[in-house]
Amino acid sequence: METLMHNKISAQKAIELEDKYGAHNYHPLPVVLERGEGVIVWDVNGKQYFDFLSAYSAVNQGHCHPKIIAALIEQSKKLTLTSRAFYNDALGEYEKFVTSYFGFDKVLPMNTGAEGVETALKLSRKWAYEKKGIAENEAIILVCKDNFHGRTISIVSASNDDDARKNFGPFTPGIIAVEYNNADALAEALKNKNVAAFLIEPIQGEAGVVVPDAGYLKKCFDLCKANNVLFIADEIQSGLGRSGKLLACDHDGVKPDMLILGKALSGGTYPVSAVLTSDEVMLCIKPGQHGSTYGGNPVACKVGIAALTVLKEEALCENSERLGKLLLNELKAIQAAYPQLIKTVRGKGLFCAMVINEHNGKNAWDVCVELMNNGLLAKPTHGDTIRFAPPLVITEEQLMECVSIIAKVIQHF
Ligand code: IF1
Repeated sequence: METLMHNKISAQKAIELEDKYGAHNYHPLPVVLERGEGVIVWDVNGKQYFDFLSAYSAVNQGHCHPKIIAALIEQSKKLTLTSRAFYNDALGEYEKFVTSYFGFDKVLPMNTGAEGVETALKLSRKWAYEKKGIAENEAIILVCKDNFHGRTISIVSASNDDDARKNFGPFTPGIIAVEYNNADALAEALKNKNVAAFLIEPIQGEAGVVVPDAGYLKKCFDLCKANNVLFIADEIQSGLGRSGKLLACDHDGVKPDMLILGKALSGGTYPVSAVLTSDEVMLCIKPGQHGSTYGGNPVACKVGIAALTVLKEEALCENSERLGKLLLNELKAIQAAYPQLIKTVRGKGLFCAMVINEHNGKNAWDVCVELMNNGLLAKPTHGDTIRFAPPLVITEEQLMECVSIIAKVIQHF
């Protein structure tokens, strides 16, 4: 058997190994992936699937994009890490590239999304004490209810999800949550003169692709401006073309004071995150006050440039906008045919979700298992919601094939 499998690990063995030796902090679908290219991934048995999760929007440019992989390999053979104790010949070039790409004065490079969010929070506190004049240790950061910004203790301090918080306390003080998609709630919270910043996902991902009303982000931004409060956009998931624009904030014509990017900033090849902001804010942090061993390493820099270049060269924002409209319309048609099964369909760009009514004791997880059996991978969230977020390189023909898989599964449910 071992030889028949060409020394490949069987799916069952791979699952057993993870179960026995790995922490049990995830509950994956029972599929073991081995290879990916563009929109397609293959499991260890050679079965092929459309990837409708895109590693939570990290592989917007498609799996193993040749240009990004080439940048990764080329730089890996030359120089991988210097730390920031020395200069390297890639960081400055990347910093110039990424700041002009998004129109900010400066960037602070980190690795994971959570580190990017932590960095933005630290920057906003420093700014509040050193520029705004808030008394030390009194700064407040406003966040939105049902947010997801990562897994560090400070970030889960901002969460209201019991799974994310339970028995991880004590929590970081100075964080207050306001209702999402409610500008009046923000206005009320801004009466507190110690507010330094407002942190928001322009589209809430983990909450189930919750798209706020048109104009909400702009109202929030204007309220922040009127109160000398920093508007921080966490575009780690909603950004880089996912919502049909470069940034989800672009739908409302808002340019945040601080922009946090991650995930697709490397096209899913390497952990690369970034915080972009003005000189006024960024220069509040001085040498020795913040950093990361890997942040700004030469591989990350080359990969970041390649990932952003691919996004533009292949017009992935435009593809996401065009095919996103098609996907949403097709999902709405499926909903109209099975209204008792599908409660809601929503989304923007190729960032869509379907809310499933429990039916004969079966729920969104069971739908995802059936989608998997039919060659499409998606993951449920909150028990009843399925996210549909394929790589942005998907073609119309591929998308229509996927729509027919979804329709077939719903029909047989
Ligand atoms: C997991 C969710 C997605 C994020 C936003 C920061 C981060 C994330 C808006 C932190 C991360 C991930 C992490 C992943 C699941 C996932 C997720 F379902 F939990 F919400 F994408 F939808 N800001 N999101 O979405 O970035 O530190 O992970 O690089 O398994 O926890 P990170």
